[in-house]
Formats: sequence, C-alpha cells, structure tokens
Amino acid sequence: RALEVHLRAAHEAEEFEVHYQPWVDLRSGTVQGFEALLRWTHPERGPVSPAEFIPLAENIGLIVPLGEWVLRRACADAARWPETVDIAINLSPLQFRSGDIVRTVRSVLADSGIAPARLELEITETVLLEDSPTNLATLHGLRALGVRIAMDDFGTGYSSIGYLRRFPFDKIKIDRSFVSELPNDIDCLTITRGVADLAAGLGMSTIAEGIETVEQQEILRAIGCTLGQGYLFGAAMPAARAEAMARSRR
Ligand code: G
Ligand code: G
Ligand code: MN
Ligand code: NA
Repeated sequence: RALEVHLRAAHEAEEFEVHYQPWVDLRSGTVQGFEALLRWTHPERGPVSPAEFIPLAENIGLIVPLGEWVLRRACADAARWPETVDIAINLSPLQFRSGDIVRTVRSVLADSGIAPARLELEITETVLLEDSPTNLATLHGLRALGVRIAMDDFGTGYSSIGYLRRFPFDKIKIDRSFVSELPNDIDCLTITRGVADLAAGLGMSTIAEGIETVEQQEILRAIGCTLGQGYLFGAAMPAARAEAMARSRR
C-alpha cells in the first residue's frame, strides 16, 4: 500500500534508472548487445526488485507510461553505442495489449535515430496465452517495423511449442532455471539441447540466461546454443559502464 503510493511518485522524483546487462556470442565471447533492466531506488528502503514493483506498476496502471519511458531511455542510451551493439527491452503484456505499442515503438525509433534492426523486444508467453488475432497482428506490426521479437523465460510458464509455429520469433531465451542446474541435472541438459535444436530447425537463435560458470558456457555452446547472458559475462550495470563496455567489445 505505502509502496504503491511511493511508486506513483517515483517517476517525478527521478528514482528510476535503466541498467544494462550484456549478452555475448558463446563462441567468440564478443558482446552483441545489452538487455535493459529497470531499477528503482526507494529513498528509505533502498533498491526494490523489479519482481516486486513491476507487478505493482501493472496493477496501478503505471506500466504503460513507465514502459514507454524505459523504451525511450534505453534507445537513447543505445544510440551512443557502436552500431553493431544491440538493445533488448522487456515488454509487459499490458504494454503489448495497450493498443498503440506499434505506434509507440515507431515513434521511439524515429526519435532515438537507432536502426530498427538493433532493437529487440522481449515478450513472455503470457502475451500469447489468449492467442487472439489482435495479439498476432500486434506481433506482426512490430516485426514490420524491422525490430526483432524474443520469447523470454521460455519453459517457465505455460509455454507451448505451438507458439513457435504460430509466430516466428527471432530468438528464444532459455530460462535461467534450466541453466542453473547444469551440469548436474541431466534432464535440464536434455531439455536445453532439445530447445536449441528446435529453435535452430525453425530458424531462430537461442540464448541461455543465467550463465555463471565457464563450464556452463562450454556445455551450452557444445549443444548448439549460440548466445549467452549471465553473471559470468556481466550483471546489469549503469548506462555509462555499459557504454564503455560496448565501445571496448572484448
Ligand atoms: O534483473 P532482474 O531482477 O532485474 O529483473 C527481474 C524481472 O523484472 C525480470 O523478469 C525482468 O524481465 C523484469 N523487468 C526488468 N526491467 C523491466 C522493464 O523495463 N519492463 C518490464 N516489463 N519488465 C522488466
Ligand atoms: O528478463 P528476465 O527475467 O530474464 O530478467 C533477468 C533477471 O535475471 C534479473 O533479475 C537479473 O538480475 C537476473 N540474472 C541475470 N543474470 C543472472 C545470473 O547469471 N545469475 C542469477 N542468479 N541471476 C541472474
Ligand atoms: Mn528479459
Ligand atoms: Na528472462
């Protein structure tokens, strides 16, 4: 309740910040892009996890304007990186269904001046749960702008392989819960390999989230996962540090 009141005022108070977590090509280790992750520092409580405040922002109708602010902030920051470095941004299902997300993204691209091909939008399968013609039209509308669409947290919710057939995603993000059990859990290995094979066969790339060890990196690379993200390569960092990392691309 109190948190909700604070959340409404947080934007005016400039308590939000966008941080950036790198993702790499698992073969070369080269940074390919950064995922924008929203951060909120509450004046008394300190940092509040997005897992806590994003659902709250969704409940109080704040997520649409806040999400648009993230889009603008992240694209403006990415405009200062080398053109070979991409930006990925999470979309809430509510933003997705807001009715003018295609117009918003078009406007953000024009204002920031970044090439549409550098922008990737991450959606979760909850967006597709209802599988309505409207949702499909929105996905195609976003695609038509030249941006890429990634399916986030694959394997966690009510994922259906059928989604991959109905809509051609550009990328599948394999959830951290599978990666964290490697190398010990053979079932996780089998599932991860299966998803990587499936994606490759469908012309999609796969990115493994939550890679923390070199051993995990090698296994994932060996089973055909092309990209990786996780503390091994870097946690989310402020814009200035991301810019420095983007410019120095290992
Ligand atoms: O880093 P981490 O704790 O930062 O993120 C927790 C969750 O919050 C993740 O599932 C992530 O997708 C989500 N998240 C982070 N930033 C944003 C954002 O800008 N918009 C939306 N919709 N979700 C976000
Ligand atoms: O959008 P998404 O749900 O994927 O948000 C990423 C979340 O995962 C963030 O909370 C981020 O801080 C967290 N994260 C990113 N890399 C790692 C990692 O290597 N290990 C762990 N435990 N968490 C990670
Ligand atoms: Mn994500
Ligand atoms: Na994720």
